[in-house]
Amino acid sequence: MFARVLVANRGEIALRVLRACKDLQIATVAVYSEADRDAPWLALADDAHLLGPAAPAESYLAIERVLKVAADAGADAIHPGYGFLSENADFARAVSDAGLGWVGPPSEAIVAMGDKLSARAHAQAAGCPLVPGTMEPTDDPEVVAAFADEYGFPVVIKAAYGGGGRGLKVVRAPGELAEALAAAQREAVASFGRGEVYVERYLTRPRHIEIQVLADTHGGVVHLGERDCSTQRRHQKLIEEAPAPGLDPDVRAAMGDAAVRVSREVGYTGAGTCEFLYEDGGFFFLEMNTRLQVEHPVTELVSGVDLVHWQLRIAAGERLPFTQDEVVLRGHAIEARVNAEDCGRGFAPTPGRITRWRPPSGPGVRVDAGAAEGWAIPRDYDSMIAKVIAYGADRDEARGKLARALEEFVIEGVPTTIDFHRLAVAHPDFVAGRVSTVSVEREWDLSELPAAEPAEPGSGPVEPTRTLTVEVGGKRLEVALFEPDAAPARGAKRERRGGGRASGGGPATENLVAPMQGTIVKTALDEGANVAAGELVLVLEAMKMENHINAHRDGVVTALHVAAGDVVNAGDALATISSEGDGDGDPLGRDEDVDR
Ligand code: MV4
Repeated sequence: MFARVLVANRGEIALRVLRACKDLQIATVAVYSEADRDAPWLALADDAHLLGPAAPAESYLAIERVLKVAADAGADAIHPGYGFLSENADFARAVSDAGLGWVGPPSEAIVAMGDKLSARAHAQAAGCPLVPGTMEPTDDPEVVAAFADEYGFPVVIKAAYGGGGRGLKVVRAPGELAEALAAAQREAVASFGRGEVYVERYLTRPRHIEIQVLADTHGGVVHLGERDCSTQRRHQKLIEEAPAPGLDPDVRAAMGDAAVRVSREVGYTGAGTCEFLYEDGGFFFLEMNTRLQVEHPVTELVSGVDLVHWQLRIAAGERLPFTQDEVVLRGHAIEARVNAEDCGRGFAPTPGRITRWRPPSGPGVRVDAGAAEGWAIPRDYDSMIAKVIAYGADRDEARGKLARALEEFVIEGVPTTIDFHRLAVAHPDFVAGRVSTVSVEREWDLSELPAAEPAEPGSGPVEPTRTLTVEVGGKRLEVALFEPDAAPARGAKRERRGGGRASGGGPATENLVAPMQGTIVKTALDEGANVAAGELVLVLEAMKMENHINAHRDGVVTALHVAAGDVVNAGDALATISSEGDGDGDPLGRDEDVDR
C-alpha cells in the first residue's frame, strides 16, 4: 500500500479522501490555493502545501505545480478526487511517468471515454444499448434532417466533447433544425474548442440512472448496482439515491452487465460510473465518468463497500476480494447536495461567511462537508459545501431520515439549497419515486422558495478565536492564538421576503430577475407587449450557454430594463411584468408547459 498520498482537490471530497487514507494508515499531503488558506479540511492532512502563485481558479489545475509538491513532500501516489484534474489523461500519464501511483483509471481509458462519440463506439463494441443516433460527427443539416425523417422528432444535437448541457440542442420541428445545428456548433467551439456535433433521438421524460463499477488490475470487474440521479436542475444534480425506485431487478442486472462489459472493453480499472437514460423499461448508454463521483456515498451505504478504500487498494495492485455474486445490496440511501445558493433567485451561487453551522447526525445520517462555522466560502469554486446522506431499511425510512436531517441542519450566513430539499423530499412526485430529469425544471412549483435577504451592511463576519494558519516556506503550520475576541458573531436574518406577494396566489413580484450573471443576447418582446407565463422574454448568455428567460407570470411588459449586449448580475431586474387590469392578479399556472 502507498505510504503517503497527495490529495489534489478541495472541499468535501478532499476531506473524504483524507479520511480514507487515515483509515488505511496512509499519511497525507493536502494542497490548497490562496483562496483556501484557512479551509477546514486542511487540518486533517498531515501536511498542507500552497499551490501558488496561480490564481485560485487555476491552482488545482496546475499539473507541474502539483507534481512538484508531490516530489517535495515525498508522496508516492496522487488521488485527484472529482472535477479538476481527475479526468485529465495528460495528468494521469504525467503522474505515472513521474513514478507515482495514480488513483484512477489508465489514461487510455480516460481517452476512450473522453468524448461522446468515442464512448458510443466502445459501448456499441461491448454490445451495450445506445440511444439511436449517428456514430460520426456531422455539420450537414441534410444528415440531421434525414435522421429525423427516419426516427421522428424530437431529436437532440450534441457536442461530441460537450458536458454539463453545453452544446446540447433539442430540435422539435424541421424548421428549427439548421439554426439548432449552428447554435450547437457555436457553443461547442466556445466551450470546448471542438465543434464536432452529432444527432440522437431525444427521449422526452427519461430518468438518469447510473451504474457504479469497480475494476481491479487483475481482470476482476464488478458493479455495485445503480443510482438514480434524476432530481436535477440545469444539469446540476440535486438529489441522488440507491437503488432506483421501482427498477425491475432484471433491468438492473442487464444494466449492471452492460456497464461491466463496457468497462472491460476500455480496460478500465478503479472506480467508474456508466451513465444511462432510462425510459419505459428501456435503458440506453450515455457516457462513462472515469472518476469517483459526488454521489458515491449512496452506493457505499447500500453495498457496504468503501469506494475510496478500494480505489486506493486497486491503485496499489490489490485484487477485489469479492465476485459479482457476493455483492449484496441492502436498504436504501438518499443524498441531498447542500449548495451555497439562493433557491429563490434561480439557485444563484451565494458565497460568503458561514456564521452558524449545526450539521445533523444520529442513526442513518451521514454528512460529508467541506465547510465549518466561521469559514468564508470562496467565490472561486463550485458552490457545493456539504452532502447529507440518509440510510434506511427501505425508501420511506431513508426519506424520513433525510427529512429529519434537513430539519436539523442549521446553516446561517449564506442561503443554501436546504430550502429546496425540504420541499423536494415532501413533493408527491418524489414521495412516489416518479421523478424524471425534467421534473424540477418543468413540473415542480418552486415559487414558494424564499429569496434570501441581502446581508445587512455592517453585519460583517466576525472571526472566532481560533488557531492561526501560517505559511513557512510555502508549508502550512498552525499556531494557537489566545486573544480577546471581537464582537460575537450574529446570525444572518433569513426571513421570507414579504412584500409584493399577490393575493391571487401566483408569482407575486412583478420583476423578472436574472437567474445568473451573464450577457443579454437578445430581447424577444417590446415594452407594452402582453405576455403569458412561460413565453420567451429574452436570451441570456452565461458561461457560454444561451439561456431562454421566460416570463414568470402573465401580464404586460411595463418596463424592459435591459437591451442586447448588457451585462447583468444574478438577481438584477430584467423586465417588469405587471398584471393586466387592477389589483386582483389572476391565479396563474406555473405548471403550464413552458417553452424549452
Ligand atoms: C439526452 C436526453 C434525452 N435524449 N439524450 C444531458 C447532458 C448529457 N450528459 C446528456 N443529456 C441528455 N441527453 C437523449 N437522446 C436528455 C439529457 C438530459 C439529461 C440527462 C441526464 C441527466 C440530466 C439531464 C437533464 C436534461 C437533459
